[in-house]
Amino acid sequence: VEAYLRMAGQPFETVIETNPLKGPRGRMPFIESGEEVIADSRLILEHLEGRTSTPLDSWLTSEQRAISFAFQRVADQDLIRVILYSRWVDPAGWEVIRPEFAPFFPFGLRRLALSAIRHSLIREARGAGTLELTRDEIYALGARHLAAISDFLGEKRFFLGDKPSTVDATLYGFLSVILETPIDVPLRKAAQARPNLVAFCDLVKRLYFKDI
Ligand SMILES: N[C@@H](CCC(=O)N[C@@H](CS)C(=O)NCC(=O)O)C(=O)O
Repeated sequence: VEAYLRMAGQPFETVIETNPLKGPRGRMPFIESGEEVIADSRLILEHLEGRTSTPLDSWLTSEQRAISFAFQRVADQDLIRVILYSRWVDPAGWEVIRPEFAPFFPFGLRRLALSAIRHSLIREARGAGTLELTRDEIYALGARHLAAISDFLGEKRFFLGDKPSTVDATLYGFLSVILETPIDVPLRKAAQARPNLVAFCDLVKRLYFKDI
């Protein structure tokens, strides 16, 4: 969402809210836009695209819009499963994630809160079928995602050409989380082995996130 706002040049203020239950769907992120409170990244991007006279996707053909939608949904529904597994389920990720998230919770509640989140994500992973696969199979699936994204990007600057569009904001969100979470897992190694994905994230950071 923040990558979108920066790429689209829409003014915004970031508020750090550590309790997802304050949002209308009980999940992060959510935005306040005028009188409205909107949750869910896809709905937020659609809302922001709809309210501006210069949408980021205005230059796309209907074929490009279809591709953009498909890539974003695949990442949002399937690649996310591998990312969540790598961070919260795989002990190699969990060891790093646990101390990073601890400061978000009051001291006495930390252990309980973090293990409750982990267990709810393990339950989700079971429900989504992720845990029917072995660890190797889960990471092989993640590598397939990254190969498809990397092959589609090829030598272009952005996913659909020379200019950014919403698919760049969405995929930057996923790719930067994979590349920049310092965990020693095969998903991150697979991303690091794709120079164009690394270059894409560097470009987005250089163009839109210079201040942080
Ligand atoms: N599809 C949603 C996913 C949102 C989501 O899962 N957010 C997580 C944090 S990244 C959350 O707030 N989880 C809190 C919970 O499930 O209690 C979106 O893209 O906005």
